[in-house]
Amino acid sequence: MKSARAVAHTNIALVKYWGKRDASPADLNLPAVGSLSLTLDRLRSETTVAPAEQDSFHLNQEPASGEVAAKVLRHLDRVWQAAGHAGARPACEVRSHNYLPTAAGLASSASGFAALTLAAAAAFDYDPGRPALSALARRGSGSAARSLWGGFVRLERGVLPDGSDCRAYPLQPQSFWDVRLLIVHTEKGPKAIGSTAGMQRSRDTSPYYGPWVDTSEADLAAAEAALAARDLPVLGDILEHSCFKMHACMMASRPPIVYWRGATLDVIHAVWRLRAEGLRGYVTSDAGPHVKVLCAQDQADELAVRLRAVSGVHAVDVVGPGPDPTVEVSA
Ligand code: 2P0
Repeated sequence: MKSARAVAHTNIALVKYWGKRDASPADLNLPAVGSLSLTLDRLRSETTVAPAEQDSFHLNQEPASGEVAAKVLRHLDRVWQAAGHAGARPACEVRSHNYLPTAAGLASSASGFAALTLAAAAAFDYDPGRPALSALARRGSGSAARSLWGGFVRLERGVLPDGSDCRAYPLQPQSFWDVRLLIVHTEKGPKAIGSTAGMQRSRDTSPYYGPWVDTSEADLAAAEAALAARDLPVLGDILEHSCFKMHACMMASRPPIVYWRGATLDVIHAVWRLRAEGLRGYVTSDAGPHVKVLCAQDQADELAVRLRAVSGVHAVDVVGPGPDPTVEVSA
């Protein structure tokens, strides 16, 4: 094997993913719905996979162990098996660094598993093309399948039992539309529940889970058309609808899954008030209390200033569309 380094950027879903396909093997990690995302500039994972005497995983310069390291090493096994090499996987040293805002509560799994998949495949001399690598990254984390491209990306739900058609593809490149995403960091409380377990609870107990799944394809089609037309108000309406529908489904689970805090709602209402004043921002929110706001480039700075003034807001990061991942191999 060789030594390889990959850089992949994180992404935020504009049309959300929540739920796994029924009765699919857990290791395939097949989403019940497709999703549509924006890859972000600056916020990224850089991962190196190199031959070693024994397996190890360092995250942000610190040795990692337990379930965190086990998930990474299991993913190396998947890439090795997909590559079809004979014999046991060689031992690897994996080093990963996340360049994500501190205490942002932004999941590193999207950029992390995308960078790991790309670095491991290159280290194992496996090049099936980015679509197949996207399907492989999905098995590490669903959102990682979308970080195989920059710009705007769609993850297809797929129908095949082996998941080979459940992979992302690029819709529009980084240069297509110079929008901004504000990441509004709010007060954090104890995390309600991890995404994977939360999705299962929603599927098993939420009366809104079925309608959530059934209406997702229509949102994806409408979002894709609004994106192609660079129509911010229409895309904004769809992304807010997808976000609130997902959170309604979460909240109606038993026990309830409530990721929002008081400040989350204060920010949402502030964005709506500012929109009525002509600052056109559109909110979305993931499995945490922070709010992300999609807006035009020329209104981003003023919106950021106004949202920093909302009580309970710690910081506002302003990011644009991000690039494709990169991979370097050394012998
Ligand atoms: C998304 N989320 O579309 C949605 C919105 C959270 C809320 O993708 O179980 O960490 O590893 O496939 O990718 C978070 O889910 O979950 C996520 P797994 P992942 O961005």
